[in-house]
Amino acid sequence: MHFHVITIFPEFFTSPLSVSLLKKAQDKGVIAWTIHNLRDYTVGKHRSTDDTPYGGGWGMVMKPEPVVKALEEVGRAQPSPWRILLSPQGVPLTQAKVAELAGKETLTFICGRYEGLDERIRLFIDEEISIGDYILSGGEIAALVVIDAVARLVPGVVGRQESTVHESFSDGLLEYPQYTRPEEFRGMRVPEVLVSGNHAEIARWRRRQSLLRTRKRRPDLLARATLSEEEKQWLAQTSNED
Ligand code: 9D3
Repeated sequence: MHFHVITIFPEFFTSPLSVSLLKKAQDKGVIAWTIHNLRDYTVGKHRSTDDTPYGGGWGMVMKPEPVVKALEEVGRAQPSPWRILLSPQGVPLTQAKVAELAGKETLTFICGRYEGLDERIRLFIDEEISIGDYILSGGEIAALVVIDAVARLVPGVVGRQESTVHESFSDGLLEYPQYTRPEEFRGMRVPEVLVSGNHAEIARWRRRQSLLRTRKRRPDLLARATLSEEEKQWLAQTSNED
């Protein structure tokens, strides 16, 4: 999968894409990316990417010509580069959307900056995505979030073991508590069941911990999860404080 990013801050992408999982995936050749500096598509002696809003008012607006020129350049190298605008007005990102994007061959991200962008840019994009209801300074970090989440679903990026675990997580519950050595840390012991060696008991304890944790922290997720009759009964007779 090839990621194209159009930004006025190419530096934002250097370290996140050059370490860890994404770096390894690139070395393996399963993902690749090209960062396009929006400034390279500007004209005039100021090379501006923004201008004042028609009708007046506060703040600056992203100019359409550089963005559209950059998109056209990406389009010349790539037959159908799915175009995503990162903006606070987009549809909130979900794992379902991430899975859908992972099926594309090429993704192109336009990172907004300033207080807004010229409305005509929207005619050149395929979809508009937000990463949640909070205010960022621009689309760069949002693009990195989408790239990271999508790349994990590209075959060969995440190990087989981990992707199997991912599938079992899609039962929609939060994860159970985990422990490692030492068995006692500052007076706090690892739950007895985990050192018992009884694998059936351990599996049951973990599942129940997942249920409790989900009910307490994410009741919205619990409402949509599939539970057995026995699990429903057990939850009903167990308090939220356990
Ligand atoms: C002062 C105008 N702002 C009203 C709150 C609008 C505004 C424009 C541009 C606010 C933030 C930004 C920059 N943010 C993004 O480009 C962005 C974003 C975000 O802020 N939150 C969640 N997802 C995203 S994706 C891109």
